[in-house]
Amino acid sequence: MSQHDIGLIGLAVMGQNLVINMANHGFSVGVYNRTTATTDDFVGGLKTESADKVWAGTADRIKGYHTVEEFVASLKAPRRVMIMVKAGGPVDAVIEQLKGVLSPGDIIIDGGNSYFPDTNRRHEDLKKAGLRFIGTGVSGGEEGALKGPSIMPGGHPEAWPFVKDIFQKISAKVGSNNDIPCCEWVGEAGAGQYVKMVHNGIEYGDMQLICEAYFILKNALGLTNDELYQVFKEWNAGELESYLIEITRDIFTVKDADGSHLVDKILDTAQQKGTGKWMSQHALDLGVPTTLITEAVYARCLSAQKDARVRASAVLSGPSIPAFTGDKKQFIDDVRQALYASKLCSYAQGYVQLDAAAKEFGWKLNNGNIALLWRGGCIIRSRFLGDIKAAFDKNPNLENLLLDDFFKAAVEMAQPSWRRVVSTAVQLGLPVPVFSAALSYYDGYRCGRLPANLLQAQRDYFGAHTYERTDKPRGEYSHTDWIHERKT
Ligand code: NBP
Repeated sequence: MSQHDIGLIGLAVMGQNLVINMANHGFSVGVYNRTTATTDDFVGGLKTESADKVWAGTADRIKGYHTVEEFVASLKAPRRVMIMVKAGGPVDAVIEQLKGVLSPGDIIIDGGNSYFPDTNRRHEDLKKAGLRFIGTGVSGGEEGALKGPSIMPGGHPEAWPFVKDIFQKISAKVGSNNDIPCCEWVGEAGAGQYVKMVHNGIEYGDMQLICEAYFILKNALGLTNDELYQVFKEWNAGELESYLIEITRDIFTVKDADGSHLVDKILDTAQQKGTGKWMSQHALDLGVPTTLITEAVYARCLSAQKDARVRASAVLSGPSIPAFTGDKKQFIDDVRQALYASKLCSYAQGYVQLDAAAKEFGWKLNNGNIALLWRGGCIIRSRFLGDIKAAFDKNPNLENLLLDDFFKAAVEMAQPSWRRVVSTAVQLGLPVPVFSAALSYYDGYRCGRLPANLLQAQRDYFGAHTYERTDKPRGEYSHTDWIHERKT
């Protein structure tokens, strides 16, 4: 008998929590996992009492199945099957299995961190097979999946009305009445996964910027962890208010068993799963300068070369850092402003990349809605995204966030502080790759004439690559025989 509103395959942490979230919103869910013992453990566990009552009452609405055939037969038509398995080959393997048992018009939703070209390919393949595919970003980790993630769906537009109610109900909510879902249709094919990838890239940038602010405050000012807690607490009460500032604040309060601060005992080698790298790689393909996120990826790479850095630290010298003698309070505020202005450049670059990708793939992206999707539930959630939404609502065709009146004024106000912080860090030999990349981007973007005239002359000199002239129409190319023209 057809009964469940939706089915979910893949009962690791994300899948389990999404299922409970759906059931908590009144939906009936059929579940399947390759390893059937996991299905039994999960469904059996729902009958036990949970201390915080997260799954209380859900057991009646969640049923497990041991075969894909039984699982699919238990779903209402058109069947909605959400896949939450490891990205890559496992997603293709599950789709192949489903293709054999689903009927035309049924809907497959991949909610994993899939690479967007895979989603584009699956979208086309499944369209040919008469199935409707959605690739959706789901952000917020385990807790978000359980209590309200940010959901970024894209794919076959006809499938959206069939999943909209479920997804919007289980998503995070924002707004003064807490009734605006952080879930809206993003666009065709891989658009949803693309937006999730950009979200993750921006997350890389935000995290690195916070780390650079921490590094300057710790090394240039000598702030203690307790003082850093106070600084981040204050910052979280202002325009920087965000999930990442909040958790950073809290990290400075956590002590190890011996009473010392845990953060100081953590090895300084960052790991990564690849979504930041994907964004940078595609920025290069598109030819857009997503410099902050790329620098943030490189910063993780350099941090991972721990042994090499330790060896180099014994050989290479830099300036010694004197005790700070200036106005501490002023400098802390300078760092806050540098962080804010840099963050703005990062989001500006992210949106420029989104616009370029939309053009490349023919997607109609709504930048204001995308800001809203990230406003709650996800890792980059912040007050700032409300201002970005307002900027795109005011001008949906805004070419660059830096050109919006509100952000233009904000960056101009932050500028003296931002420059003081970057130059201080450079003078003290403290690495601030993303702060510097942000400032260079700002200076480059606002520069009406860059030194690329000389670069074009060099290219024409050694390779006859031609150049455009300032006194001729665009698109008209010239060449000079530089060797015969030179005067040396
Ligand atoms: P994992 O990414 O750890 O995947 C484990 C699941 O994949 C299990 O259910 C496993 O089944 C299944 N699976 C594998 Br592995 N190979 C399979 C195959 N060939 N056929 C069928 N099933 C297979 O789970 P997760 O951490 O819950 O993440 C799920 C997705 O959500 C991933 O794409 C992840 O990147 C994304 N995501 C995760 C987070 C997070 O915080 N963890 C946040 C946002 C997005 P088994 O039990 O039989 O081995």
